[in-house]
Amino acid sequence: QADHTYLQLCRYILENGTKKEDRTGTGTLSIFGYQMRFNLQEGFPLLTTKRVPFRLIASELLWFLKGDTNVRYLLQHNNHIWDEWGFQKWVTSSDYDGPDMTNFGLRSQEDEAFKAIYEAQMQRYQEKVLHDDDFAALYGDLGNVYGKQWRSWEGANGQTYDQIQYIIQEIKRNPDSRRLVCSAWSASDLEHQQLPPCHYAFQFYVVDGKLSCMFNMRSNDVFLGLPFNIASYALLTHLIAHECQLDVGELIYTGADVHIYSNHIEQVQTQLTRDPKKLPTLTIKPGVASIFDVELDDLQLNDYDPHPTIKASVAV
Ligand code: DHF
Ligand code: TMP
Repeated sequence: QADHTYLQLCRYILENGTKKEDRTGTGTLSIFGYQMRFNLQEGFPLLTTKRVPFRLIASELLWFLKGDTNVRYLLQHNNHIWDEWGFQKWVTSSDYDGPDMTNFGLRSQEDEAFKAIYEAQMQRYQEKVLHDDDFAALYGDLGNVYGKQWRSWEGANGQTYDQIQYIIQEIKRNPDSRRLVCSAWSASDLEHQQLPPCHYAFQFYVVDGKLSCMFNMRSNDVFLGLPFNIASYALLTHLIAHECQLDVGELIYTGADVHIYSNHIEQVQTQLTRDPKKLPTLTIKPGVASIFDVELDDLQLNDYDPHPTIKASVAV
């Protein structure tokens, strides 16, 4: 079951991880190189040992698939998982006129008074992205992140390439292909991205009428990011299989710098005491022909009965 596989990784890092400093100043326990396999026939791999908000995972994936890179769409769907990275673009710009927000991620965890000031500015940011088109174009846009790379990769010739469309066409025409790859890593774009892609490439594989997917992560926050990443790629595999009239096969995860942040250790230990429950299942409304037309209401998660939420702060 998916929880077992995930918790085994958590235990492995707690036992074998090395203390490693990181960009955010939080500190991690880290390992380098790890692989996990999830059989998608056993159920949808949304962890049950804590509540993982499927709604946020689905709206983020649909945002990628639309080719959108602006957090406005996420805010319109009440999804705040990317707010801090758009906010950072605004508060480090010359347009920002509020109180000093240097290092807001760490400071808001340590200083209650600052936290209130930060939250007021964050609320201002959200209002402006939602209601001010010019502001949203400047500070809601995270740059050339996933949506852009997946749907309109810019070639050196100036032409754009739709990697998802290519993959779907190839799966239908030539399922034995070994080139069913989508890359989000673009060396020339690193300076135009609020966060360089963490899940930077994935590949599909078809055998016996089943679609499998392998995704690669250069850097992975095991407690907050990974449960989302597993479910997101499982959902993408289901959507593409649905369009190509295939069953789902395996989801394979390959991680490089796989870490637990030092302020997530207690949460991980709590989760490790819980017994995995039965995995939910996913139903896609029949009749949606193209993956690009799927909407949130077309996706139904059945029989999800997880243990309670475990809260943690995200390192910015
Ligand atoms: N930075 C870091 N340090 N870790 C990440 O996992 C991460 N992920 C990003 C962007 N930058 C990141 C995008 N994905 C959450 C989950 C995924 C995600 C960003 C944030 C998160 O905070 N999840 C909470 C619930 C959030 C909510 O309900 O709004 C959780 O408990 O799963
Ligand atoms: P980094 O760019 O310094 O590696 O920081 C990115 C952090 O975000 C790192 O902890 C990994 C985490 N992350 C995930 O785990 N999954 C994701 O999908 C994203 C976007 C980030």
